[in-house]
Amino acid sequence: MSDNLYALLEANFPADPSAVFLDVENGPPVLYREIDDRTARIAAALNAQGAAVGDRVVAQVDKSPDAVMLYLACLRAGLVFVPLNTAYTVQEVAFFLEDAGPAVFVCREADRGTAEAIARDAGVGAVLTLEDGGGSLLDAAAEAPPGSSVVARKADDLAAILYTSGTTGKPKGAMLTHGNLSSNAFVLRDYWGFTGSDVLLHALPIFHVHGLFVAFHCALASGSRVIFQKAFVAQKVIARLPEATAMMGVPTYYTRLLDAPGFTAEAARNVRLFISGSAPLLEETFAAFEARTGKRILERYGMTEVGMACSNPLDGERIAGTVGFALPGVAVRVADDAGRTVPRGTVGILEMKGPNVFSGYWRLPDRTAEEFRPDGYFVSGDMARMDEAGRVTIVGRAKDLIISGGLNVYPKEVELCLDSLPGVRESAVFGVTHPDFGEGVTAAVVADGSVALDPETMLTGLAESLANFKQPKQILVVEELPRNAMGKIQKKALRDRYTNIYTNDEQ
Ligand code: MCA
Ligand code: AMP
Repeated sequence: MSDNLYALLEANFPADPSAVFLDVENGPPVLYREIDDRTARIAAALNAQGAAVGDRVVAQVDKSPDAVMLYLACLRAGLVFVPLNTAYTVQEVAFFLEDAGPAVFVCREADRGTAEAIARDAGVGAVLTLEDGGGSLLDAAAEAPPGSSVVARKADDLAAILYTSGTTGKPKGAMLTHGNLSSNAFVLRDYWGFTGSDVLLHALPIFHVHGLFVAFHCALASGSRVIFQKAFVAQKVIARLPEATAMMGVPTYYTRLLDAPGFTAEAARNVRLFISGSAPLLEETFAAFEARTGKRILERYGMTEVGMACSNPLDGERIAGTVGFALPGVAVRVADDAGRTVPRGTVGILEMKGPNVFSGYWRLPDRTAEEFRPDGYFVSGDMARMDEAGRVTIVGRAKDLIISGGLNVYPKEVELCLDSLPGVRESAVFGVTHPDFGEGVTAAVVADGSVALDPETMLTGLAESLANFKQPKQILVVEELPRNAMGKIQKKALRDRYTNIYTNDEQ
């Protein structure tokens, strides 16, 4: 029996082949019965471009039904899917192509010129798009022979590589196997009670674990219908919410819904499950949401490297500010710096082990070894405590990370870019409470005196190298950075000093 995730999901498609999979805005729906043929043809077209089992396929594409089919086709063909955030700059994408060494790069038609140049430098075999034009993968798929088989895969064969940045500022590719993804898919389907009667409202991007794996695997593994929206727009979500039974989002989605006119208990009446994750959900958001809709948001916790690890219960009590219990089959512990479990109620580092935990960072065995304990637990870098019942509360981060609108920004990466700008002696990047994004990326910069520093000019300089969501919302030019006796920059002092910068204009 193959462990190919595609085959495992397909075995759970609805008995009625005319059931709708993707209910698309301004376009025909994608039916469950179409998935087999569409993915078989795309798989054959990728193979014809030279992509063989185990090869990587990098995709930086807009959210569309075809992009979902591309992901499923890669699973089916035993190709390793590498999705990239559409906000990444050419420089960032060039790094990913060099690092991943894909056989095929699927890009947006508008980026084709630059994409071909960086792909050539990286030795990528083929550049294709999902749009009309010269190198359309879809045209090739239409011509390709139907019926390509689902390639047999073992649980530890790679299914995807997802890049995450790190405290050194250099992105690393988390290798996820068919077994990692399928274990989480079926655990979540059952834990959250997804069935073929569900209708999932999907407004998340599909280049991260949340929108691609958590959401689509729950839907596909239960045969649910998906209301497929291109991006999160509060009014569009509210318009379709009455048809939905489930929705997943980052906390910013829920705060934006609460701020939007027309978001009422009536609009949310049929939703049995609102799920939040990727960043901390404020207790006040949880309470305001319940007061407005009568529904308690279910908060869960995960990481790119592990998928989902903890969740509040479907039927039991959901407690604001906590991420619930370890999911079935996932071992979670709170440990000290040496990896020893600390007593319940004590703060330590959250560590996880289980079939969901990734197999390592792509071509970085040393970095991989640094993040695992000798007994196999993965060290998350999140600070947490566990109560007597096993309920986990995330209390902070040991890693220097900012989460803005559910997207991770590693300060080091932004600091390296700032420091390379003319006139900058040094910089410190930190997160400050932001009413929309949860945390706002903020930079304090010290001049070297060679040129006058102007925040606008600096932002223009950063735009070449950094994706827009990583760029600071504010750059503050300061005389010096606060340091401790050892000379280490005190980010806490900066955070405290600028704590009201996004909530109160007076500073
Ligand atoms: C867009 N902008 C942002 C962000 N997104 N700034 C800070 N943080 C962001 N996340 C900026 C753009 O640079 C632009 O700036 C302006 O906002 C408008 O861009 P637009 O794309 O229109 O923004 P938006 O549509 O309002 O998007 C905000 C968003 C989106 C809806 C919160 O970022 C989003 O959907 N986030 C979800 C991310 C996600 O799926 N995370 C899961 C990761 P300017 O105007 O200056 O150009 S997976 C994960 O974390 C783990 C595994 C887990 O547990 O799930
Ligand atoms: P990523 O690297 O994009 O997978 O982001 C994973 C990080 O998101 C985790 O290490 C946490 O810091 C954070 N995260 C995810 N879910 C939650 C949550 N419910 N509460 C607090 N932090 C979360």
